[in-house]
Amino acid sequence: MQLLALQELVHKTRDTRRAQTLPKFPANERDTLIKKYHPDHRESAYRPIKFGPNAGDMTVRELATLLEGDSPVSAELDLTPTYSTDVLVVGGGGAGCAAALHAHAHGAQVLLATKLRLGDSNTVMAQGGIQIAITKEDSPVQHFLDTLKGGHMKNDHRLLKTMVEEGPTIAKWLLDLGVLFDRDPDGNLHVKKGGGSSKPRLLTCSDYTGLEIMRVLKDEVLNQKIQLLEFSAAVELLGDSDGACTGAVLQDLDNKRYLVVAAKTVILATGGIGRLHIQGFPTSNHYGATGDALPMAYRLGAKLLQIDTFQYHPTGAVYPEQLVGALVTEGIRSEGGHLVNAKGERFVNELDTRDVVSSSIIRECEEGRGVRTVTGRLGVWLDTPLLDVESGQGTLEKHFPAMVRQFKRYGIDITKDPVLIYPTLHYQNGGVQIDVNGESGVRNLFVAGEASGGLHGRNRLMGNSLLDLMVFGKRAGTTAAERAKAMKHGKLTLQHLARFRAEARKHSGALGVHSPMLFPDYARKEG
Ligand code: MEZ
Repeated sequence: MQLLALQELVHKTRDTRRAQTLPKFPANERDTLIKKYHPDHRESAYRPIKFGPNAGDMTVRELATLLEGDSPVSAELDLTPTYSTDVLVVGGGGAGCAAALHAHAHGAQVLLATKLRLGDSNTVMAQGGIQIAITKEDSPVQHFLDTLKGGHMKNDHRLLKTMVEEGPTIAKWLLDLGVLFDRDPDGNLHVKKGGGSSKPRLLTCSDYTGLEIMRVLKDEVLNQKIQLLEFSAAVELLGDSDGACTGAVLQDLDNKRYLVVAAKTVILATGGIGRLHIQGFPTSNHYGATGDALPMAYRLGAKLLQIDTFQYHPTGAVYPEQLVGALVTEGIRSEGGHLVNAKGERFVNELDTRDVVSSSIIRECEEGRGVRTVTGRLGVWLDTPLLDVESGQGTLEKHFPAMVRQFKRYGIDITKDPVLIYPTLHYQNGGVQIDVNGESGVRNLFVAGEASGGLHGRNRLMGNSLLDLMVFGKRAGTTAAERAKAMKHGKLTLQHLARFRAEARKHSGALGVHSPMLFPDYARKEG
């Protein structure tokens, strides 16, 4: 059938579908579905890591290569510091800014270094909200239970308890700083329900929640006059002879020169790995999301957790070609948007957990019920006009202005026609193992946000990422600042590189590969 005829079917079947209620998957069927269709279970995409703290653990091939890759820095580098600071924060997204602000508020001298510009991060791309249990009908305990269930019971309980309990304090902090969360007509904070949650607890700013939070955090970093280095990417960590972290080597991207930073404590907040395009997936992630913290922390001896599990957000755009992989927020499904196959049928409860919804979409496509775009991609429909039908004309425009505009640029009116979607690589569920204060297994090396692991188990719930950034950014910043008060700078060495390189030679590591990767491999190479 032609694409237009298939699209017409979505309009024709709308009333029948509106009368249906689809149950969520029962637990046993859910596991079978995920094992069969979720990309985490494609064995050929994985291999064991050859050496280092996670030797023998399975991860995707793209990441294994980077973890075994060599540092771009020579062991002979002159380590005379270019900068000296109490706390070095690496990363200018939500976690990095939160960490820097709290470290500064605790009296530390802070240097914030970021690969691109302040704010360039996945945080600004988080559309649908931040989960915080603030209503009378809800509680941190309920938030804990929902998240644990969504994560297949594999979440680190201590990290999770810390996150849900600190949520309300974070909401107050953000409101005090000036974040304009949506409100009901009576002025109370408006909350929405996300996939896998038993209660509405998403605080939103239309469909640009992360952008609004980042607007305020960026302003605050500048207002507080925190020392900032933009276009300065961390490429290696420094350690002393006891294995504690003592600073980092940055690369000034303008002139390629190395900058040596002596820091009493270092906080890595470089985000996730979407731009590695694992298994060839398109991604919703920003251009710099190449997982820089992972190989650097790994070489210095930090253990990683759950690096065999990734989140494929169910609704990434597959049409038009310019938007392939871009996020179409879960908020649209939260407000009633249906997923519809080529036969005009719903096939999954749209608010089941993301791994279930993504697996169901992949199943529809693999079993011949997907819709092929003019460029040959497969997807299913997201019935966006349904929101205006259900809640009145203008609903989409009012609640999802950024999404409406994003498609309008390419001549698509999502208030009139459904959009084609397919899972997009969205989030790294695991990362560097941390304690409740964000400290890794390497002393004085902290990790906050998506680069860390354990909190979300094997599947993150919508809106828990923004809360993660704020809670663990704060805890890492506060602890790193307090620690720095009571210590002197450590010795700056690259001794760990000699050990790592010897191991790599023994195990024929990823010869000729340098990590971190910094930019996707299709980046324009200059100079
Ligand atoms: O937390 C997220 O991943 C999120 C809010 C995404 C979205 O669909 O908007």
